[in-house]
Amino acid sequence: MHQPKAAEIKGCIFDMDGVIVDTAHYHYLSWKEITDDWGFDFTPKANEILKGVSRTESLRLILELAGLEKSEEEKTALCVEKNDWYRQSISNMTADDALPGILPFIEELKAAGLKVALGSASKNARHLLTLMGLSHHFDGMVDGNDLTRSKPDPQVFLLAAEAMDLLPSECIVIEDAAKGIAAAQAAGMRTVGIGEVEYLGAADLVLSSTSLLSLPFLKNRLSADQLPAG
Ligand code: B16
Ligand code: MG
Repeated sequence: MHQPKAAEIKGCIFDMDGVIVDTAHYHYLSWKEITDDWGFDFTPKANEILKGVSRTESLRLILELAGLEKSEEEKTALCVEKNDWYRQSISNMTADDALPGILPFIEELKAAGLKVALGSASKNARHLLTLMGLSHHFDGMVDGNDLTRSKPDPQVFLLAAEAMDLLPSECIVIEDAAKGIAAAQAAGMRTVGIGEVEYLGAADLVLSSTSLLSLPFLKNRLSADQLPAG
């Protein structure tokens, strides 16, 4: 049977936390400052379900795991406290904190004529890219401040494609969260997961590290006619 040819990839959308920089770990540690006060053992495994999830939804999930209830005022204060811990932990970050291979990969994409965008659930993502001196690399930036719906809703990636003036089918998403992979697929985009197959098995391709990202490698692993020559 004739298979329709996949659209050429013209843009790459990067998740922030856990892809551009290792802040997924700092989000975890910031919540842990709070859960330790409750005597609740918040483990890295439990943290997997929070990846790509907004701050308020993360708190709701943590309270559910801990079997606790808080008033709306308390929840607001806890989100502020978590964000203060988080902002403190990222305050000295520079371009040197970008995960291995990310900056050369972005340069490689741009040299090959692809567009690059940010697609993050974090309200701190734009701020962090600016702090690290990396925002000039991006043709479009979408972060938590632009969103009304959390991943796995496709909103973040659809807005990022729009910001690059591309169709969803022309985009590939690099993500470290299962909910992010689901969001990208719901948007009709191809996906590369960064992390473990156990969590990211639904992605078109899973890499254990950002250091493995390269255009020739993606061209080989995703069908050859999906990426432009170069
Ligand atoms: P903030 P991403 C997400 O960013 C993180 O994965 C998630 O752990 C965090 O709760 C969320 O951003 C909200 O972050 O509190 O800074 O608004 O992975 O989509 O780049
Ligand atoms: Mg992430």
